[in-house]
Amino acid sequence: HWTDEERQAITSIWAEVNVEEAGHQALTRVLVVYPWTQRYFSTFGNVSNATAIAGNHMVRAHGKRVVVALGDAIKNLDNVKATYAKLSELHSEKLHVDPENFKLLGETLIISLAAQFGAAFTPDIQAAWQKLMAVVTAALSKQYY
Ligand code: ZNH
Repeated sequence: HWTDEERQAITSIWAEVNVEEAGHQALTRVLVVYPWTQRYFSTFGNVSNATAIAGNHMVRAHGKRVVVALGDAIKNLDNVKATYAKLSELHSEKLHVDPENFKLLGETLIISLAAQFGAAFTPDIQAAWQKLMAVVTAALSKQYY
């Protein structure tokens, strides 16, 4: 269910994404803009305000891990649900992350990409990335019941 244009929009941006930087920015924005998400990261030390979050190495490492995992979805665009089955189970059963939060991370990642790419992040490219993050969110939410 992906057009060639959508695949191209996703992979052309992805090729220029610094996963550590994009992950750090997206996760930082989630924690600052939606502060109730801070409670999931109680083992990360101080994540209670923007300054602490910006300097937190565990936030940086985790942001990178999330965006690296996003790369698995991009490599398996036609099979995202199966690709994320285990990860969905982990977020549901072990981590107890409310799946609503996946949507928030999708939004902050797209804002981070828009900030990095500026005018090159065209409406068509945004549309493809919104669809990607919707598919990712649905796949990560799949094993919840
Ligand atoms: Zn998550 C973890 C991915 C979102 C929370 N994650 C994780 C991991 C991965 C991920 C890969 C690791 C796993 C293992 O260990 O094996 N995530 C992801 C993705 C996404 C996400 C892809 C989207 C896109 N998460 C998310 C959100 C949240 C979360 C939104 C909240 C808010 N995670 C989490 C936690 C964890 C994880 C808490 C654990 C951490 C630690 O280290 O402890």
